[in-house]
Amino acid sequence: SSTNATAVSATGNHNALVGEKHRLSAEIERIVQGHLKYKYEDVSDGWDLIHQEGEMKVYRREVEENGLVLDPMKIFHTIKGVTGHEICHYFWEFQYRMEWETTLDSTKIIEVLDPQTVVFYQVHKRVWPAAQRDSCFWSHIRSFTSSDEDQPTWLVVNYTTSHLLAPIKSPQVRIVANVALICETVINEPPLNPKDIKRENIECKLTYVAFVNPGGWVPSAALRSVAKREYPRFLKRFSSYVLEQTRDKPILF
Ligand code: 16H
Repeated sequence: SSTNATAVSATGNHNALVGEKHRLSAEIERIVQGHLKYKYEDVSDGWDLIHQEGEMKVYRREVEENGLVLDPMKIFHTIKGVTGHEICHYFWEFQYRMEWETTLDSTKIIEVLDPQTVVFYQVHKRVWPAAQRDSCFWSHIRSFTSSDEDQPTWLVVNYTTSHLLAPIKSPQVRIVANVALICETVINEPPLNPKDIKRENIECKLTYVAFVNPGGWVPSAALRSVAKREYPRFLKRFSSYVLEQTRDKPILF
C-alpha cells in the first residue's frame, strides 16, 4: 500500500485503503460511469416538468411495470454560495444524515469498503398506505476534473446491494434504488487571486436522479403524489441545511 493510504477503523474494516480494490469496485465503476453518461440526456422527450420553484426543476418520466410505479425522477437545481464538494460532503456523510433527512426512522453504516464507499442500512418512515420499507445500499463519493481550469465535479451514488448484516425481514419491504447526486461548481466574476473568492462568487449546479423501485405493492396515485411532494421538499430542506452549515466556514473547494 502507498504512503497516502489511510486506514479506516471506525467500523472495523482495517483493509479499507485509498484506491484499494474490493468486491464492489467493478460494479461501482460501472454504475458511476452510467450516471455520468446519462446526466447529459435531454429531458425534453418523455419527461414531464412536475414542479418548478426558483432555480429548482423537478422532472418525472412515468413508468409502470406490472402495475407498480417505477417513475424515474430527475431534478436540476442551482444553489448560490456553496460548492459541489460541500453539497456532496453533507449528502454522503453519515453524521449529518438525520439532521436533514425527514423520511427516515433510522440509518446506520454496516460496512466501510474504502474511504469513499460505505454500505448503509436505513429504515424509512411509512409515508404511504402500505408496509414499512427499508433499504441497503452502497454509497460512494468521488470527484473528478475534466480540464485544468474547471472546478472538480463531485458526485455521490447510492445503489442497492444485498448484505449479510441486512437480511430482508418481512413484512418489511426492501426498496431498490439507484440514486445519483452530481454537482458542478461555477465561479462567477472570478477575482484575480483565487484566495479572494467569496461565497457570493460561487454557485453549485446539481443534478439529482433517482430510479426507485418501492418493492411490494403501493397504490400508484398515492406513490406519485408522495413523490411529487417529497422530492422537492427534500431538496429544499437539504440545500438550506448545507447553506446554514457552511455560511461561516471557509469554502471547501
Ligand atoms: O436521496 C435521498 N436520501 C438518501 C440518504 O438518506 C437515500 C436515498 C435512497 C433511498 C432508497 C434506497 C436507496 C437510497 O438515496 C433523499 C431521498 C428523498 C426521497 C423522498 C421521496 C419519497 C417518495 C417515495 C418514493 C419511494 C421511496 C424511496 C425513497 C427514495
